Amino acid sequence: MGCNQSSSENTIISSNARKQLLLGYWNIPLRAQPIRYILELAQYPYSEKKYSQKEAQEWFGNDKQNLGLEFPNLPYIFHGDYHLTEASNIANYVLEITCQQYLLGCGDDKFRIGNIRYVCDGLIIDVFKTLKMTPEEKQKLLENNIIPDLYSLKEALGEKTYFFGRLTVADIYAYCAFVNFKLFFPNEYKQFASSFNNLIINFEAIPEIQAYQKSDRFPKFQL
Ligand SMILES: N[C@@H](CCC(=O)N[C@@H](CS)C(=O)NCC(=O)O)C(=O)O
Repeated sequence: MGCNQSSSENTIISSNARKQLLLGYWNIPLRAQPIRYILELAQYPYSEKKYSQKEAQEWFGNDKQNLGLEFPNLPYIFHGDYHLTEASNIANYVLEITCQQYLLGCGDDKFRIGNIRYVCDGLIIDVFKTLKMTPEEKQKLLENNIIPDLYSLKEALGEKTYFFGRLTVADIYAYCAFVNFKLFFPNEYKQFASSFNNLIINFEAIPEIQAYQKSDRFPKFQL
């Protein structure tokens, strides 16, 4: 299942293997949520700095300048002395340290999995952006971007449980995009339910995910 990797590629990762992993992000299930699921699937020990949007100054007025991040942003991780930003980059890093690179797929599949992953990553952000838009802007983004992408995903998923017949990183991102869309656009979600519900139900049935979603580590949107 795994792809070949050079040993030098793993030098930083193995030297940090036993160090404490800290993930910093807002206390909502948005851009860091796929990273959280990757860690939870592997039962990898990590701690979190969850910033409250009500007290955003803690990030913007303090940690953003003072943590020593090269490219200060949320999410970030610290792993021992090693630190990173950029959500997709962090997700790839945690896939490696948790030995779950197989979720990225191999060969041609790897890039088809990547296609779905990155479309869904964009959707996670677009759906959230609509919350701060005027009704006209919201409708435009919905009609021109979000709904067409969801139709393409519906066609790709069809009746399958997961996009590639087994869990991959594409499904983790798709799950995050689908549940957020369902939460904020319940009526519009109905046209996709017959296809997306399968993936949602199966992902939530994974024992590690079930336990996580019942725990107080699991962040929710405050509606
Ligand atoms: N390119 C960055 C964008 C990160 C980003 O936009 N983070 C948002 C939350 S999703 C944020 O609030 N960043 C804090 C900041 O701008 O200081 C990534 O992919 O991680």
